[in-house]
Amino acid sequence: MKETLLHTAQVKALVDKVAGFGNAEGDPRLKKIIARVVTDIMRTIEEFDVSPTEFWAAASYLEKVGQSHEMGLLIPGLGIEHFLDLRMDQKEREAGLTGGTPRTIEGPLYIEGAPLSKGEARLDQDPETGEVLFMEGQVKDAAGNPVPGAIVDVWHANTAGWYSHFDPSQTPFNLRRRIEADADGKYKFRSMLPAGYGVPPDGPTNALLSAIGRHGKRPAHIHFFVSAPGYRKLTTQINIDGDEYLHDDFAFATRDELIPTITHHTDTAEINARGLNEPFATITFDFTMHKEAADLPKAVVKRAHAA
Ligand code: MBD
Ligand code: FE
Repeated sequence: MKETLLHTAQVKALVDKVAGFGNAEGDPRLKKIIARVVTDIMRTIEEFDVSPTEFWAAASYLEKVGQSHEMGLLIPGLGIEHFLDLRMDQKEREAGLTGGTPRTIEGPLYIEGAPLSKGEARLDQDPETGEVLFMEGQVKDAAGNPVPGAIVDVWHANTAGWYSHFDPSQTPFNLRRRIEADADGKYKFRSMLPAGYGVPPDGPTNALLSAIGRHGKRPAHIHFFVSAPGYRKLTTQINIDGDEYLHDDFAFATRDELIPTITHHTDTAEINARGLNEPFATITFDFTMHKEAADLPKAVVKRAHAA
């Protein structure tokens, strides 16, 4: 085996200084994390004999990811956001918490402050051609009791796969609403069935995915934050069954319990009864929340949002 630089006293001393181990200031945990990350980068350089030219290409790549505001795409694309979910699941399991609606990644396209209404909402404001969707359900606790007044914060893409705010052609907050569940924990909304999402084809995330033979597509999905005082915030999504990418999501967010039955209604009487003149879809989906407890890891994730 070739001699490794990484294990020499010289490089160990270098990493110690890099991480600030020699001084009494700063955050001790951060120092250890920096030392680990820097060592892991050095290890990768050594193991794969990464040339300086290759290394600077990687550095300029990351700079481009930031400049293009694609950190929020690269991280789920690399499976890290799903890994954070798996860790939270594991910690909950270890604390004895099981069952309930599974969490799945938030993704990068949430906007705070969507219009709030009681019991029900219509999400689509902009005229679109596609299939009307009626979705409803109940927010419950682990014992099956309703959680009255729970806030269902819902957001999804339009029939072309674009999200309002990030797509300036849409009315602000189109397809984004907060619905306060009624006294029975029930919510319902009318919207348009979303299309799947694809990362920008000319962006750095897609460049990396293409270079490793992957795509940047997500199956059609609808995002939710469900929250209520005394309960653990639930971050989740449902998938639209039948999508070709249902089990091939570049962001690894699909979970079996999050694929509700979707019913497509073609009966004329039913169509007329809804005041429509085209076939429409319905989904029923209940959310089961867990009570908050002091010994559990925080379910609320603070992260920067576009605004
Ligand atoms: C999305 O709509 C999304 O939900 C994720 C996770 C990544 C990119 C676009
Ligand atoms: Fe999304």
